[in-house]
Amino acid sequence: MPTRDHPGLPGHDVWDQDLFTCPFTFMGIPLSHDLSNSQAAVLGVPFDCGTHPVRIGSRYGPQAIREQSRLIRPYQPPIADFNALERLKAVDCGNVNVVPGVIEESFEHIEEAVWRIADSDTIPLTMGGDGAVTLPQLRALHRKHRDLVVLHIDAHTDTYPGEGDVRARYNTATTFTRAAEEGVVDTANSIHIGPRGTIGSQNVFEHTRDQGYELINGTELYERGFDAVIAHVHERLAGRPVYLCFDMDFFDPSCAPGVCTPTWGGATAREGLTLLQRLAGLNFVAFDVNTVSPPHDVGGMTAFLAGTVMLECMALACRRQQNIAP
Ligand SMILES: [Mn+2]
Repeated sequence: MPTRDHPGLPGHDVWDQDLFTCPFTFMGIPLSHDLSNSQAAVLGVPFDCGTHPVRIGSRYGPQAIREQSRLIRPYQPPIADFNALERLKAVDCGNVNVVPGVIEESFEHIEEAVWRIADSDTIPLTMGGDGAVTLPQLRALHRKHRDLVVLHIDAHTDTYPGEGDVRARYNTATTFTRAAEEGVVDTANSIHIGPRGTIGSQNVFEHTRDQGYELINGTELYERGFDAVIAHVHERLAGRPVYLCFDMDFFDPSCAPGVCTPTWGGATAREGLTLLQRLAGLNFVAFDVNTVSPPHDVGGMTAFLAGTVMLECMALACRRQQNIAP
């Protein structure tokens, strides 16, 4: 039986699905670079050279998420009883061709790949890779949305000063400092949610606020409560073009152990997934789910949860694009 994206082997008219299977894509969606009919596209970013060397491994994230996504089904009654992937005609674009160890060239490739998706009026949904992959994506999205804002959900602010050579300036900890300096995000309307736990230097939260960002740290999140924080986010970000950056270490290591910088005291799977569902209605223009590190994972559980986070992102995109009421 022929399929849209697999024309068949040389000398044969069709892809013979009785004999051959394709490498598994995200939830089995078509592997394609034809974005003409698609409202959303998945893209792997297998780059982890922004990570402290203790926990490298997130370059294997995209394939682990694709593999675990076999466990995820498209319908989620009563919350999202619709097939977002089908409705968006979502495709999997494969991975960015990154250059391990060469930060600048990898960033150029990431920016260009994400730009091609965004420029096709398709919403990119990327899977890292470590948190360093976010900066080139912000550069790409800013080319399209000059008033881009970030909603960053993470155990860390990723807004350290990071002065010095290329490695000191461009890594997982400095993403949003560089984004602020480059002017690719509207910091005055961007929010970090969830930073917590132990960090390596003083005054990191102050430095984040000094860059213009709003910061709701993990302690404040639980003191104010998810309901109040979600209401606040809707109030602040309504109508703006929102880049959602979701670091899997927002979750507690008990449900997401396979991350680059595990930090205790995080969200349960239920809390994190519910938070995402309740962001419905915001104008999301890109989704970035990062930091799954398969060598540190346990039975693929973090990749499985990341795949589920990605389906929630697809549902958010679908509600927005097709006016499905929350
Ligand atoms: Mn983090």
